Amino acid sequence: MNKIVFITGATSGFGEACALQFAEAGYDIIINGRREDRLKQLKKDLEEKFSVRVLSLPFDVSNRDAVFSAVDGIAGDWRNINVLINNAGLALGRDFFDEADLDEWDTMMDTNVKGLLYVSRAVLPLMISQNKGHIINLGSVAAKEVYERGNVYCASKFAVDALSKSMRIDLLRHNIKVTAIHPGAAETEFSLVRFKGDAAKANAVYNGFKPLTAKDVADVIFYCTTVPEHVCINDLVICPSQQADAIYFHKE
Ligand code: NDP
Ligand code: 8X3
Repeated sequence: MNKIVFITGATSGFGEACALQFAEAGYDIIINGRREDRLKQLKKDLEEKFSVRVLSLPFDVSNRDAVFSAVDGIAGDWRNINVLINNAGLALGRDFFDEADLDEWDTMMDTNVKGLLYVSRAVLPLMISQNKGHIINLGSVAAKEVYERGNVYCASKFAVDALSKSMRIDLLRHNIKVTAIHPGAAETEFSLVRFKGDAAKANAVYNGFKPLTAKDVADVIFYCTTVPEHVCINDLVICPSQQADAIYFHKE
């Protein structure tokens, strides 16, 4: 039987690149996101190209009932999940603390923090019953340093960093590994979402340096799942070579 990976936010960016990477390696894939048309297309592509099984679970990770009902509905051998990638997340706006939109703050905290909590708690019993598993949480360089006008996005990712450490400790007794991946600037739909469809603003983020691609990050995530059982990569920061941390870049 193939191994199973459950990826939240698989409709674009890192999540989609992970779906391709794990399918190529022969995993059966559970894909999640809110955009059902994209999930449908991705399922078709993965099944045709890699001959793996794909289970599509459209739900909003910030909707607690939807998360638990979707995971409770997973049937049969699909329940033997080996790897959970908590990837769904977003930034909204780049505003000073005193000017930022409170609804955008709510959405970031609800998605990046509560979504990760709900999905993890829903999936964990399925790993605990196997006495093994691997959870990969998408943090960010914004989980390591705060930058100007990053306030709540950074706070949500600091929370992901803290929760990853905490989960690693509490899940030791269940033989479940926890890896936190912290990417720097990667060109996905991230900035387009952050700037609400303003392509000029989104593209400007990547001017003057070569950003990471989604595949660069998926390669590293996949690698973390290939190390021997007794080895766990706990925490990993991956940046473009022209980026030192959340703040310092060498731009041309
Ligand atoms: P994308 O915008 O390309 O992808 C984000 C994914 O998250 C989409 O599939 C989206 O799907 C999904 N998503 C968003 N909100 C929800 C929700 N409420 N419920 C379910 N799915 C949701 O961005 P990235 O691939 O770049 O981002 C992935 C993760 O990596 C995020 O957590 C982000 O914070 C983090 N990150 C990104 C970096 C970057 O520079 N790109 C750097 C560091 C970290 P849909 O809209 O269909 O629901
Ligand atoms: C995404 C990277 O630098 O925009 O987490 O916060 S950054």
